[in-house]
Amino acid sequence: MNKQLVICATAAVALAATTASADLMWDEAIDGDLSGDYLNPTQLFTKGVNNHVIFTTVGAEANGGNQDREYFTFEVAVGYQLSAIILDAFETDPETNLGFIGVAEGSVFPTSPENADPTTLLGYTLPGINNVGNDILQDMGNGAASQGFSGPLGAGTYTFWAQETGPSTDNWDLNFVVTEVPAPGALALLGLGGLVARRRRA
Ligand SMILES: [Ca+2]
Ligand SMILES: [Ca+2]
Ligand SMILES: [Ca+2]
Repeated sequence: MNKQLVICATAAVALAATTASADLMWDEAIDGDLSGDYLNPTQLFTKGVNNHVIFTTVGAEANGGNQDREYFTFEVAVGYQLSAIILDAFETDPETNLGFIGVAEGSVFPTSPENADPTTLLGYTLPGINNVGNDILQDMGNGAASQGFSGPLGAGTYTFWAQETGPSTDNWDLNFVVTEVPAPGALALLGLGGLVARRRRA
């Protein structure tokens, strides 16, 4: 058997074994509560293609009048795009209850939660248990009165706001899927290939 193949297979097994933690940007059970301050969101860093954020939002009535909101921000590097946000888990009671998640450009959120102006948001949506396992990125792009978007979000810094306004407690697991922008990368490879071919001929 090809030695290189054996090394590749071994590496793949090792990679799969560490995936659970390697693709975790934040877990409130480990890392603490995400910021509730829209002007000072928790800074997160992408890990690779899959980037999980696991948290619990609590409505004011379920938390002694103290609503637990989350604000977090991360950068999508040049050459990459946020291509999906998979709602891997959403637990709430009653099961018909919906959460809220919004997104805006920049490293702080542009509008206060008490008097939110939807026109400052790129988008938002109200996910529920029916959305579990699905991509909610485009739902956000369709948020009424928001700036709106369609397709992936390109390189830049984004801030997210998640909350529960009803008397519920919601457990979220969101996977922010970051992929390479396909076309320019493929073109660069073609260009490099052409360069090598020319050098070989010279
Ligand atoms: Ca929380
Ligand atoms: Ca919080
Ligand atoms: Ca709700």
